[in-house]
Amino acid sequence: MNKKTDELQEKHIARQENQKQRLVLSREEILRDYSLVVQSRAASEIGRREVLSGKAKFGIFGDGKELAQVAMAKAFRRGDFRSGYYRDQTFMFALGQSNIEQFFAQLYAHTDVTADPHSAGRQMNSHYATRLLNPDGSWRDQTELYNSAADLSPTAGQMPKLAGLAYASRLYRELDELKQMTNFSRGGNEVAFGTIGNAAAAEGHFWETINAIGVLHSPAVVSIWDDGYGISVTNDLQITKQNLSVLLSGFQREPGSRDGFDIYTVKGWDYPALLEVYAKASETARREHVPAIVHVVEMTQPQGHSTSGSHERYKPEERLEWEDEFDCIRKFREWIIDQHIVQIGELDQIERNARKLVENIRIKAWKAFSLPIFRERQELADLMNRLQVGLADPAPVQELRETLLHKQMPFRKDILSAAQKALVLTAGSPSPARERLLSWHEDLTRTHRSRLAGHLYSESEESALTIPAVDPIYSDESPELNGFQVLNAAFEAMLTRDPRVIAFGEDVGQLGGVNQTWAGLQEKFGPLRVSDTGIREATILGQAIGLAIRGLRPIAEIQYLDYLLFALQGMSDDLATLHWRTAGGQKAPLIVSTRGHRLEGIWHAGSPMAGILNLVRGMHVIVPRDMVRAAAAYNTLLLGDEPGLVVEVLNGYRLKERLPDNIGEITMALGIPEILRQGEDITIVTYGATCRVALEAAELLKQVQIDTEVIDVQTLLPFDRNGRILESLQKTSRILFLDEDVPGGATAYMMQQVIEYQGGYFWLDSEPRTLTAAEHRPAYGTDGSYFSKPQAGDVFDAVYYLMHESDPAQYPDVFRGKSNNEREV
Ligand SMILES: Cc1ncc(C[n+]2csc(CCOP(=O)(O)OP(=O)(O)O)c2C)c(N)n1
Repeated sequence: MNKKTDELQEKHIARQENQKQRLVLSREEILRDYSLVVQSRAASEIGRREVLSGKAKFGIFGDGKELAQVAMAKAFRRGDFRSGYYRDQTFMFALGQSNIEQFFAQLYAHTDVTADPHSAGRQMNSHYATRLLNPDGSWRDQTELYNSAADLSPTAGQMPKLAGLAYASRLYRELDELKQMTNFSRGGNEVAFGTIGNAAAAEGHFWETINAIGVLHSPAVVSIWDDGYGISVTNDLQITKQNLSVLLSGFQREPGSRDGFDIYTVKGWDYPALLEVYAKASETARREHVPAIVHVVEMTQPQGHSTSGSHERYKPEERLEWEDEFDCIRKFREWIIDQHIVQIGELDQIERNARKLVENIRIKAWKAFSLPIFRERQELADLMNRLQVGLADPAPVQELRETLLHKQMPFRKDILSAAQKALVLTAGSPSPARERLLSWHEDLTRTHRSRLAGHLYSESEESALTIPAVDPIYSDESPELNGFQVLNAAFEAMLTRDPRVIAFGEDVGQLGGVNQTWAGLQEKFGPLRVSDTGIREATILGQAIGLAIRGLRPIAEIQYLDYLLFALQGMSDDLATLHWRTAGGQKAPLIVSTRGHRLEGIWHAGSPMAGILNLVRGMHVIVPRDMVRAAAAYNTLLLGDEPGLVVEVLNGYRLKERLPDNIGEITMALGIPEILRQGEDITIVTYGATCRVALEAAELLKQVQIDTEVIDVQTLLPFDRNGRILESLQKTSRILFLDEDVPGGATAYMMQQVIEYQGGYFWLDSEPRTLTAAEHRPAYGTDGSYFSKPQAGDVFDAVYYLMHESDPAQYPDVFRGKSNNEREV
């Protein structure tokens, strides 16, 4: 055959393929798709205009990515999950999980959850999260829903949890004990769809997640929307060889094998090919639990990256022309005409209708958002009118009023700060009108602040804060064991009691954990309940987030506290914010379990507690001082519906503890400190491993007639909910905060809680003090630790010289020590 015949043959085959697709989809469906993509494009264009005209703050849109998303949506079934990023508006529209009105409501930051059900004004536009919870915080039936996990802006941040969302299907399919959880899965038939941009695929999270999904043999379909750029940076600077498909080819499974991925490369403007790829990829993932990567190339970004700038600054002329020509909607249109599906005129009509429709809906969304604000402005203007009456000089208030009324688009910020300025201006002129304004300002501030502040923690009946303490019960038969054995017994009880408990981490499975706390449990409960993972902290966390979102109760072990930093990004950006940023729409009640303090060396003895505390507001942070308390912490978190971090004390595993008879039932009331030693002269506030240090110091101090009260805070988040520490301070009038973090770390946090929030300042007879580890990391070895971390002797010195300062006669300077204000800094 000559070249021409070859070409003809190829064209013929291509036409046949196209016709095959057309047989699957009706004319109406194709036109519905066309209408959808043009509506979505119109929303992007009008959305951009809204931002540029000042009605909204920032816009990022899915233009250029529409067609692939229509195809992906066709493969998406009820019960499936998406974990994606800010380009996926068309996908969400296609499934009816968002609509144009919600799109604009979110763009305007409408704080009403009915207007923006994805984030109630808390997230930037096009950050999606379907509502997985009922208003009371209980789970909805996920199998009836099209589910989307909550998006987040850090590029590739959506990836780690994709591993867990997909892995849940495998657990639901393969674990008999989960078969009754029919609200979460139908036989593990659910696929988790991930989406990511080409440039974000340069992130470590991407590669770690792909590897984890492969190792976990889980049904994920990962789409890469490749438009060749990451803002202005081209693929040659993002990706080795500039080609993700080539790099990813090592993940391709061998024919007949279930190990690895199916990898597809498809053009973002090729409608029939996209339909075929998604149908095939999702079908295989669903049936065989073989994951897929769909590399969608030749995508465009007609409006540029976001409203922050224009892409003409960095895209060459030829690229812009190419993007125009290969725009997926233009290509779709050409295909429809080529296939004789409709005439050009009909498509033009669809486009005109779409634009009109979007514009009308936008107006509706704008009115719903802005009318209450305009009403509030008018209320303030009226209050200001009344305020002016009787003022010696009404001009400044009048001017404030005029300025506010002349603002084209007032925000609440403008209104409330104008009200505050008016109150300041009239501070010396009390009147009933001013009183009214004061109350109005207070009420409105409270209302709007609370709209954005709620849901950081659970507000449901299952909130961990509602769980009362169940104390350990000991009998004559209660054996004395090593700490790790106590915890081992507790974990066994949890796994027995609750089939949803799934434990995993490095060396957790076969070995039973590096400290043997899981010993024998994989044998007993099987490799899916208690599993080993690779060394991949970010996706160990992600695995847990995904499983928890799908109704399971994961305990994810991070081998040592110092390595938590690899997972901290996800804990901070995704997990801790999840309930808040979805305004109570999603939760991930999981436990991150780790151990730390008091081993040897820089990366085994660190205590980055303040770093953690400050980054995970929205989680509970528990630092049990022994293993019985650790067991109580785990039991408590498993009964609640919030995520928590438990930091076990590393040097407690070999210490003897009695095993309570009710190890499976003991709980702790979160935020309730425990008095470890009563004393009259000074209060030492500490937690975890330094409890023993404080108690040792207290014995030394007793020898010089200083009577020390030692308090274990037990939980850093929440912190002393009932003011127990303040009660102690009211008795002793002196206080020392002690831990192994750096100076100004978690001790400063505790000090603020007690001195500022609890009002401890008013009860002090001496300056409040902190005692911490050194500023540098803990040096290696016994002496390295001795000189890096606070010892009993250091606590003794700190306390003694605090007492010396207030009573030098009774506590003379016989140790050549220094009081706080004489110390070298
Ligand atoms: C961790 C992180 N780094 C940087 C950014 C800023 N940023 C936002 S989007 C973006 C480019 C992403 O490009 P790509 O992944 O290709 O997705 P696209 O936006 O092109 O669809 C960058 C650098 C971010 N959001 N997160």
